Amino acid sequence: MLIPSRASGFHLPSSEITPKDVYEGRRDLLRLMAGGAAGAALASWAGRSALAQTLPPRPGKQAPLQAARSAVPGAVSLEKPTSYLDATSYNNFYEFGTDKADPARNAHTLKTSPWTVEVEGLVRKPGKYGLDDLLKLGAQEERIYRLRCVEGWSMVIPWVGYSLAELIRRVEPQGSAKYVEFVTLADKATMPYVGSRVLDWPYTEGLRLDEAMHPLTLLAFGMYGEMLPPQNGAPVRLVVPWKYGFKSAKSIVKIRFVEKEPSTAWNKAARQEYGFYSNVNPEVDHPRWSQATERRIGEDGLFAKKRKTLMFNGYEAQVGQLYTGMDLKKFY
Ligand SMILES: Nc1nc2c(c(=O)[nH]1)N[C@H]1C(S)=C(S)[C@@H](COP(=O)(O)O)O[C@H]1N2
Ligand SMILES: [Mo]
Repeated sequence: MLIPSRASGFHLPSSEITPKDVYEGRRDLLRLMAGGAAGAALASWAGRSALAQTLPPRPGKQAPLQAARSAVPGAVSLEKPTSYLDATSYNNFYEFGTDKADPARNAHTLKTSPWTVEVEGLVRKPGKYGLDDLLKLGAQEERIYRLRCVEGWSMVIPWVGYSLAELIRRVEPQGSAKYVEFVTLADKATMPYVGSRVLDWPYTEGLRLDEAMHPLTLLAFGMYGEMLPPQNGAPVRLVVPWKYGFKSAKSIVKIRFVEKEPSTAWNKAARQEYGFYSNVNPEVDHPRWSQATERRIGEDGLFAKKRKTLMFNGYEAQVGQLYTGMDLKKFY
């Protein structure tokens, strides 16, 4: 049921708003107006819906799916998924700009076909996979994961893909392989910010081999039942739901098995702020802000209501044992 809100004239579903929200929302609104920021907040909100009018067409069906829903423990969150519009218009993909709206505006230039992913380093069966062959290496299924960004916001997204472990088993890592490095596309011709000094390109990431082998670590090809749109890392990306979002590398071109902990784009940019592990941990603050709470995208704006951040982003039961005995303040 829709009820009119007398204060604003907006229509809000009654199921999603409580008197307390209304009260707190109005108080926030008054505070913002007193500070002169309401105009700016409303303008950026309007900007987002205006952006929706200009977005390229959605990419279309991701097929075939082996399972509509995953049987991997913890892989299907019961939380309400973030809207498709929010998940595809509020992104971090620095190759296309540093503003959250830049990837949706700019990433249509990304050329995802042909696409090759090279598997190299300490494996018995290295090789180059075209996207179609890569798609067939594992049983694709839907997983609903929370993804939390180190900046303090989160989303709930239905991804499509298979466990990276399926690929890893096929290429047979050698005994000396202890880490996996992910290298992503850095193409100046199609990615306007590659070459800028914000990061050292290509964007790279890494996982310990056992983290990479954990069944929750997803090699994703789609979201919301469709192929990944460019701004979310088409045609293939990683999703590591218990780590800060930046570990989930987009538009991967190389998967390399190595002996030593690889350095990553964010470690190189600011070692004090972004460690190799980057597990979501409400008890370890970022040097410049707390990590104890988060804002769920779609629940933001003037009715902002923060959530408590959960240890390992809520995946502690599944992944906690990977870190027993480790000092998580030292290995942040
Ligand atoms: N290649 C590449 N991958 C990337 C990034 C990036 O800038 N470049 N940003 C990371 C960050 S900081 C986050 S929070 C997530 C955002 O994923 P989403 O836009 O699909 O929500 O992508 C990660 N993967
Ligand atoms: Mo992020």
